[in-house]
Amino acid sequence: MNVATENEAASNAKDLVYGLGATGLSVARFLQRQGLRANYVDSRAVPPGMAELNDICADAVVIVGETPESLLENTTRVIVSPGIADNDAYLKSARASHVEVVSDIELFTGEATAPFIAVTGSNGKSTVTTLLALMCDAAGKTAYAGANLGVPALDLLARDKPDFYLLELSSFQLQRTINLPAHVAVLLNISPDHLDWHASEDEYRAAKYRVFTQAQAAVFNRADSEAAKHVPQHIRTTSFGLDRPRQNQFGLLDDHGETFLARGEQLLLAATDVAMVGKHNLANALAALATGELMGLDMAPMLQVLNEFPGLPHRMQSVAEFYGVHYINDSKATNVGAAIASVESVDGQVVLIAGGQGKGGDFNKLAKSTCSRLRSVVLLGEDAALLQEAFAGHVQTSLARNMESAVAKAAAVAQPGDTVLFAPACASFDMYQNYLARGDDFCAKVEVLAR
Ligand code: UMA
Ligand code: ADP
Repeated sequence: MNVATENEAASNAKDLVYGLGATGLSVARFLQRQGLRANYVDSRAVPPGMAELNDICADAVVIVGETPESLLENTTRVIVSPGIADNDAYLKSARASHVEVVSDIELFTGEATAPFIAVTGSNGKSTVTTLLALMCDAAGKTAYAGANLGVPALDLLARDKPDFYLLELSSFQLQRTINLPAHVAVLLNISPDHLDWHASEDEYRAAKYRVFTQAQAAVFNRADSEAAKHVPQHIRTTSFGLDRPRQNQFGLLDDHGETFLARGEQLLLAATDVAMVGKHNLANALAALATGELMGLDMAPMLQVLNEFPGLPHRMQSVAEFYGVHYINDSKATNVGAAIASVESVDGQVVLIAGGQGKGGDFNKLAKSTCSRLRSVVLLGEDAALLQEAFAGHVQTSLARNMESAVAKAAAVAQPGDTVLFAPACASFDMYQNYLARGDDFCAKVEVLAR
């Protein structure tokens, strides 16, 4: 592999792969399978994927650091990683030069020969995508899940053709994908997120609505009347919500004092028999049922999955209980909407640990929506001071310099019957590699305290 100057860039390459993280490497593998050459660039001096790219394509040409504009002369298409924001100077130059800028998902949809399900939303995407994978398995269908969740989308194409692809799609991926003929498109919910990447909240919402544009069928949330307007009229649709469902809709129905997941008037499963914790997960369960129905899956195996699947790690994950205090890891609550849902799904008083990179989230909303449930808030990370400002006057706050101190401070104020909830409302990248490492650290510090 060459770390090259612009003059040494592969002269016959028409594709430029921008970003050498998980996505860039999957694009490299895909292009290699297609026998296509590309130039590779990354703005970081030492991109994470350098060594692996060498294994994929030993003679790949890589340019790191500042990307020379003249490289665009040799480029017809930039395949860009999702983490690179649209206001990136190089992307602006590419567009100004009429060079196509696309996501890896655009490549995926151009090549996939099996139907794909596109799942998006601000929160619940991974949970619903995973539920669908388990439901397919239980119903005897082959399905590969990936994209924003786990395996990058293009890597799914290297395997035998399945019955379905299940794609979790972020707003970043959707914004740069034009060809998106989803077999079923699912929009779970929208609450503000990624306002450090998107130019505005409107742009963020518009990116999410793109999921519907070419879909053959759609699942939408009845509670979001704005989103419902974007569902095409001429296709098969099903809605879900936490209210009483009308005919052919999915929702919650009370019967003799007990709440059930229901399809119209038909009772499907008692809410208490859903293994996942929290009301937001009932919404996710209903969305998965609505999607599975449009995919042609049988109801019985889908309900079995809901009865057994306890949820993914780092989402409302029970860690320990000692001195009467329950400790829950919800490290994946990376935005304000998710953290509000987390607090609402816990009974009793909560000691909340939050903080990290706020991504422009509205912490005042977080404070106002949750303060009546909170005994105290412990804050850490880059935006701890912003959070403290928002919570001040509503609830007692304290600052922690690291996770060990945060857990100790939370444990010190928690009373028997309380929950210490780690739902940061922020991204993790200021202190950790990702939300998984952050959640693991929370669990480790709780376990030390529990000994
Ligand atoms: N970066 C640079 N210079 C570059 C390339 C990247 O500084 O030249 C930075 C980005 O700005 C970002 C970081 O590197 O801060 C990682 O970005 P990336 O696009 O290289 O990330 P990948 O490793 O390709 O991972 C991406 C998704 N990451 C993002 O969208 C930020 C992963 O989702 C996804 O699993 C993976 O592709 C495979 O499809 C993660 C994520 O955080 C889980 N997603 C966001 C979320 O869920 O909220 C959208
Ligand atoms: P995503 O993949 O969209 O980030 P996950 O399924 O990983 O979603 O869940 C992330 C977090 O979002 C959870 O830990 C929980 O705090 C919150 N969450 C999950 N589902 C919902 C929902 N339907 N509504 C609101 N918040 C949710």
